[in-house]
Amino acid sequence: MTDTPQTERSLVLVKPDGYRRGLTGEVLRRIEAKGYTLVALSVLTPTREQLAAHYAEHEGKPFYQPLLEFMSSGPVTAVVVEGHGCVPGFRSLAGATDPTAAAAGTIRGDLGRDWGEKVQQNIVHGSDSPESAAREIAIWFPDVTP
Ligand code: DAT
Ligand code: MG
Repeated sequence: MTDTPQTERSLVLVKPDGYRRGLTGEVLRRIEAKGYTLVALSVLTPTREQLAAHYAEHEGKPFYQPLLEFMSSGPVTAVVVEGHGCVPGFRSLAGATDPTAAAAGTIRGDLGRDWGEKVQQNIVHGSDSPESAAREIAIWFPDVTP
């Protein structure tokens, strides 16, 4: 049996492809329909510094520069989400990293395809652990409690 999920926070980004395609509301709708709460929300075009901090774990990988290029190409919506088990829960809602492989019913599976030669343009980011969430919330929302 798995442990009872705890109330926790996750950092979600609706990436520039999602913003450009008018899918921000659809992503937020799915988060709210799941029962999670929106704690903070901001529309902004990320700086290189924010993106370098956010994606530090990927520095040096072949898709790193294209990823920063793509992520700074326009506005994103940054969201702090709260709820029991929302870190793995939002990852389930988002689906697999590659939108072509992502299961139907997920954000990436339903709404994403294969845009972007060198980087997966997959509509959303979601923290992969509570520790990552705390680190990422501090980057995007310095005034919000992680
Ligand atoms: P996720 O966003 O599912 O947590 P990740 O943290 O491994 O995936 O990678 C961050 C982003 O970088 C991902 O959303 C899209 C891009 N990316 C990852 N692996 C890639 C690859 N092999 N080719 C192209 N883009 C990739
Ligand atoms: Mg990740």
